[in-house]
Amino acid sequence: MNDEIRQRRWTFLKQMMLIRRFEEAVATAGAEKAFPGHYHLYIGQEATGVGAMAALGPSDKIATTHRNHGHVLARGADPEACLAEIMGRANGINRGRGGTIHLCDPELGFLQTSGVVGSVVGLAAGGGYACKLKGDGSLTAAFFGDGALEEGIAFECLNIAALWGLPVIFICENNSADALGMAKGGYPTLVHAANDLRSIPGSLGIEAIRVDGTEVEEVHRVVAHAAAHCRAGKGPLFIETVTRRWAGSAPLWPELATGITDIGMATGRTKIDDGPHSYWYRHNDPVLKLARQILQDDHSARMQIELLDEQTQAHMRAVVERVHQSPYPELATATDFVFAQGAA
Ligand SMILES: Cc1ncc(C[n+]2csc(CCOP(=O)(O)OP(=O)(O)O)c2C)c(N)n1
Repeated sequence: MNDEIRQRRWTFLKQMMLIRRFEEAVATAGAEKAFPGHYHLYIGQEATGVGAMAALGPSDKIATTHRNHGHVLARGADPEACLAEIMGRANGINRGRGGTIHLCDPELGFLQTSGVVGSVVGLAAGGGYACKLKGDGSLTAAFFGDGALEEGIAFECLNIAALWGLPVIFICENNSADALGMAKGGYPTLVHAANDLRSIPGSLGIEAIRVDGTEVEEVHRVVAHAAAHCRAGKGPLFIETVTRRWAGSAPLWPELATGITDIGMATGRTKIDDGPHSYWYRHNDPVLKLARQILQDDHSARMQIELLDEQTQAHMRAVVERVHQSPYPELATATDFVFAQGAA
């Protein structure tokens, strides 16, 4: 393995750990009723967001959904501004107005972050059209769940993207297998007449690839291939990343099912018991998986991994403390930003 790959793995691990510890902090704050309303965790999907974002360029555009924390952080947003947003504070990334469902940073290329299932597929087709008109080699990446493919807009926009050869990477994060929500009778997002999701874009002539969404290097490789495909003017590409999401969403199933991550399960410090989540810890948790891969290559990395985790946790503890001290927006500003600032 060359140094570049080795270095990249560390960068990936750092980002994935940050997302994991960030979301554990969100779940903890949610359980403490530190903020009202919904949140949807990305735990178990970190390898997809991190691997994919690393394959995109600075002028590429992105559209994402209600399950956006991992995407926004992987693109480089400040965790403090993101947590402040989720907790409705004035220093939030969207000044406390958008909350968890609408975490969005246009300066990082986000077109929109929308909770309307399926909508980002349409937004991304529009983004891809703009990229094509600009002709600067940029592309648009859309992140959405398998549930989006049940919506009419998805089919229409995949179709138009294929017809017009738009530079769009459609990244479908299929997290439904074993999802806690499904087990509890929540949104059954596998209600598709098509058994194989790839057959939907495939029927429109869009190249469709399935990848293990818990393998960050694999996701990175496939998205880099898709980006090159788009930039070469070959039109859209569809990627299905298969992940297993065990953590919940509030308010429907708020349990942090797999608990606070113990990195010792990767370094060998902690023995994995035979409880209900042992298979997930051993094979599906992308953070533990990547830490184990790094260790396989270099046994002496154990201390470094544990140190990185401690630093990430300390960083998040400080972030949480500062956000708790942050002010809410002033009541008098409640109607600010309803209309474009400075508009007549
Ligand atoms: C148009 C629309 N219909 C229904 C909902 C309610 N809803 C919120 S999340 C969700 C499930 C989404 O599943 P999926 O797209 O697979 O994403 P996941 O939450 O599994 O990551 C539904 C149906 C919605 N937000 N928008």
